[in-house]
Amino acid sequence: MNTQKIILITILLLGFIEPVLATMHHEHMLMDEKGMIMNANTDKLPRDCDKISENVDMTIRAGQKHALRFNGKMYAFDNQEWDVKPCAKINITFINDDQIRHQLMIHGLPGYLYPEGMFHLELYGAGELRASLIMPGLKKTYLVHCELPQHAEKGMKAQLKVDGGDGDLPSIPGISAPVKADNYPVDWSQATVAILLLCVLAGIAAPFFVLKGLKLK
Ligand SMILES: [Cu+2]
Repeated sequence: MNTQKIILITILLLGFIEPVLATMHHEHMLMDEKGMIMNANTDKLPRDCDKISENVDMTIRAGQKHALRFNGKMYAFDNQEWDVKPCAKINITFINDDQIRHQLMIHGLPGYLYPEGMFHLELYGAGELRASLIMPGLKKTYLVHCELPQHAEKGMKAQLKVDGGDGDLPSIPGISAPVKADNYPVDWSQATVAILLLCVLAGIAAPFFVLKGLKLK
């Protein structure tokens, strides 16, 4: 066999193997025109669990209207905290109430069950997705958020506790303070000071003008 033939056969073989590898790589992923489910797990037990302790049906809504009760926030989930038993199986119904894209990502899960330690639901617009996952037995607080630019910063952040969790995460709306609070400094230029002085003087002078006006009547 000459070199050209070997190269040709190699290319043909790669062409055959590559799609197989690609499918394997996306084994944990489900995708359609509405959204995507990554790393769902209905039956694989975490190493520290003998069996599923409880089945929890959880509906989580995402959208701008859920942020109305938090000052300065723009996006939020309808709930900011959940608590489940160790080794609980959570059956999530994720509902997007907005016409824009939102995600529900749970981080810090064991990597041998959830690649990148992550469970990920995503809806490209209004809609609904269902998927399950099994939590490990460890007493821990997991970060739940939407990773789209500025969505978590604008309020789309929550926490999922197993067995009461191991503390609160920062900047969970309505639960914990941010690590670094927003700061809106005033630029005290000469013009700002002048305007402020003028307002104070006008405020002091106003009653005199009113009294003068009353006397004239
Ligand atoms: Cu979002």
